[in-house]
This record gives sequence, structure tokens and C-alpha cells, in this order.
Amino acid sequence: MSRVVTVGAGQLGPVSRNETREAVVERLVGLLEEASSRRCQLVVFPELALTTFFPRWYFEDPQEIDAWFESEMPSSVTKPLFERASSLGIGFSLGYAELTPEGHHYNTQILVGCDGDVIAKYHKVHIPGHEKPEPWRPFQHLERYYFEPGPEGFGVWSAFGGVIGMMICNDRRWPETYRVMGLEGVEMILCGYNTPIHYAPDPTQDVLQSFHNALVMQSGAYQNGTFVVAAAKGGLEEGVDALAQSCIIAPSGQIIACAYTTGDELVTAVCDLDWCDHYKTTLFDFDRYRMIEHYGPITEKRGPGSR
Ligand code: CDT
Repeated sequence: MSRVVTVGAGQLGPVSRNETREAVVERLVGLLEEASSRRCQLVVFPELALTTFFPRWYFEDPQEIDAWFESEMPSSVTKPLFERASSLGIGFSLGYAELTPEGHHYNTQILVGCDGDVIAKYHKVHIPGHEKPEPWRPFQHLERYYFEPGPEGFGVWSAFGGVIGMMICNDRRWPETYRVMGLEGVEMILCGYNTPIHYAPDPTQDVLQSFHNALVMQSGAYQNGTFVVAAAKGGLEEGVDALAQSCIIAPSGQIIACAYTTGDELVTAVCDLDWCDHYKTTLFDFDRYRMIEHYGPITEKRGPGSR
């Protein structure tokens, strides 16, 4: 099987609060069709792609909360996306809020094969923001109120001729995310994100959002010899400006494609997965060079405050 994968990051511009899922699915299908004309085999869509980024608001009514979640995938509303993708022979990765039959609420990303079947599901591990409403903020970031962390942790799957992993938004800021998948030989990490440019706890970081976005993903790619394909929801959504800059990063750490708008835009790159070996068998030959006898604290302690 060919080890060259043409991949797309399907960036979305803003999704308003009253925009229907049907309308969003139409936009996703539009990106898929563009991807097909550019010969993509796989398209990555953003985190929580089907709705506006609802954790910016505090909802108390459980019914109102669950209305933001999907209890089946595909559903009657998302089926057209699966059908169009399989008719085009393109795989995709989609982020959405998931309500499981057992009542768990997860921030989820799935990987769907070229035949429209779900290959893998990932539940976001690092849940940022706060657990309770904080009225002093100009907008909320209540992910820790709405979502449980994924209990399964990270995974990799054999697909598209390589070893594929997934991470969601805040996961990309943590080196452990990449390293756990790197230890399983990951060759392409798919990531959806929603990053408000304003960071209320420390606004000095606002001007650095773009720098930090690239910094963490370029480092993670290089230090683990993997591609990273990152798709944003960008632009001014319900008064909150979100970072766009969807990008595709090579195992060298170089950005090989990047969005230039804050709206719906497909960013593509031809990725030779054999490029990963240049890094996995030299500087980052883990079996040869990692000094695991000194890494114990990484899993023994959460931080300096832990005993
Ligand atoms: N969606 C998401 O994880 N966003 C976070 C914002 C951090 S500030 C609460 C991110 O890391 O981009």
C-alpha cells in the first residue's frame, strides 16, 4: 500500500448559535468536495464541528445541555456527510460533543475510513477551562463543566497506510500527548481545535496565540517524527474571536501548509509517511536513546504541588 497520503485540514469559519447542524453538514460536504477535487484521501474537521462552541455559555437545564450533544453517529443529520465521503472515497475525522448511552459526556473525535465506516473514536483527555461559571470573564470556557476526560487515554490505529492518532485542541499543548502516541509509532496525528484568542486568566498571552499554536505542534511533530494535521474553527463566532491558522506539519517540524483565511478553507498537503523514519531512526530513535530510568516523575507526579 502506498505510504503517501494526501490530507486536508478542513477549517471552518464561525458557526452561529442558531445555525442548524444540517447547515453545518452542508459546509462540511462542501469542504469534502473541494478535497476530492484536490485528490485528498483524508480530511480533518475541527473540534465540536457541528455547532457553535457552546462551552462559552453556562447552561443549567440538563435538557438544554444535552441538546448540544450527539447521541448517535452517524445520525439522520450527519448521515449525508458519511454518504458523500464514501461516495467520493475519502476518509474524514470529525469532532463533536458525544452523549453516550450510559450518560457520559465527552468531547469526541472519530476517524472514518474511505468506505464510511467508523475506524476509531477518541475522547479528549486534557479538558481546559473551569468547572463553574466565572462571571468576571467576558465569555466562559466551561469545558470542565460539560465534559469528562476520556478514560481510555490516547490510541493509535493502522489506517490510510500508516499509524494514525488523534488529539483534540488543548491536548496539543502537552508533550505527553505526542509522546504516548510516539511510543506506539504514530505517523500522523489528527487534531481539531477551537482556540479563543483572548485568554482571560492572562491576557498577555493573547498576542502569542498564533506563536504558541505553531510552537507546540511543530515541537510535538519533530520530537516524535510524526505529521500533525490540525483543523481550526476560526473567526468571530458569537462575539468571540478564535484562532484559525489550520496547518499541516511534517516530521521535520516544518509547517508545510497553512490556512490564510479565518473562514471555511481547505488546506492540503501530500504527506509521505516514510519521512517519519528519518526522525524515528536517528535523533529520536526512542529504543536507543530514551532514558526512561529518569522519567518516572512524569507519571508519578501531576505537578510541583503533588506529593
Ligand atoms: N478547546 C480548547 O481546548 N481550547 C483551549 C483553550 C484554552 S483556554 C481555556 C486551547 O488549548 O486552545
